Amino acid sequence: MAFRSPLINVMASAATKAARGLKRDFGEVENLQVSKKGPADFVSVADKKAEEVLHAELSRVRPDFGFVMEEGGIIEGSDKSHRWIIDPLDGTTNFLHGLPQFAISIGVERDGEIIAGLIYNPIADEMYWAEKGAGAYCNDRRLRVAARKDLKECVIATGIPFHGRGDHLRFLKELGLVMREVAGVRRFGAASLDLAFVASGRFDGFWETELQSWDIAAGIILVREAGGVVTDQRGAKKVLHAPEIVAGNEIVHEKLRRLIERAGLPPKKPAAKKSAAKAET
Ligand code: 2AM
Ligand code: CA
Ligand code: CA
Ligand code: CA
Repeated sequence: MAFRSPLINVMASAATKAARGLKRDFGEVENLQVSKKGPADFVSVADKKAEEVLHAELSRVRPDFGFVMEEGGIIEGSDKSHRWIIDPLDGTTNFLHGLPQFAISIGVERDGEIIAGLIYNPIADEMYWAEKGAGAYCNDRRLRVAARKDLKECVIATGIPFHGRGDHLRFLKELGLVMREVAGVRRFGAASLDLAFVASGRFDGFWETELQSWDIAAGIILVREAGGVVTDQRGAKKVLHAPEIVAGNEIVHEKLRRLIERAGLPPKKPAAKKSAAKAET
């Protein structure tokens, strides 16, 4: 049995509780009220219900911590050092289409650094978790990034910029540069799980532009604790608010970063809603 700290146990039990609602609602999509936050940016009652459960559970056990939540925005805590960074449903489009690739993602930030993360896919019943210095796990299995070095053997994940956002031509250039060199490219549509799959060695690498802190907070520490590297496109480690994120083992990460660098600089990221999130990791 892998040792789970009290902090990880708190996150695991909150995610398990919130996941009950998601599992119930998955497949009942026609009954969910769906609205749009922007072009191709859907939010359902399921996102909001899951976030309410996470907020209630986490604030009950750690009443002082602050929150950064995709749907609810920022809530200051009396403890100015710690806050939860939460995506209650990462992969909403998949969820609404009956595609079982979505997750709850919870990160813990302490003084600007991510110190723990948990990503739970309730359909596969895969709970990924990591704590600084303690390693990364899926359920009770220790994770290690893939060891492949030759890009020709690598499967690389990415995300496509959303309708109405991002520079699609630049993305296609990046995609072309990567596709010429690797065994395959995948686009599954839930960034937290893309990072979890890099941590577990299913994917050899991942890159995406314009993600928000709640998409990647937990995934960053998972990949790092599994022995991988996560930076922005220029190689900087402060990546939580970067326009572009690149992940992989040390060698694949650098090869992938250099490849996409040739497509030029990523567009500036649009400011997140109520984003007072100034801390970095
Ligand atoms: P979400 O499902 O929580 O919104 C897929 O590339 C990633 O981008 C997912 O993590 C997804 O998170 C996010 N995403 C999908 N559509 C989006 C949109 N229109 N605006 C911002 N983020 C989006
Ligand atoms: Ca969303
Ligand atoms: Ca998300
Ligand atoms: Ca979400």
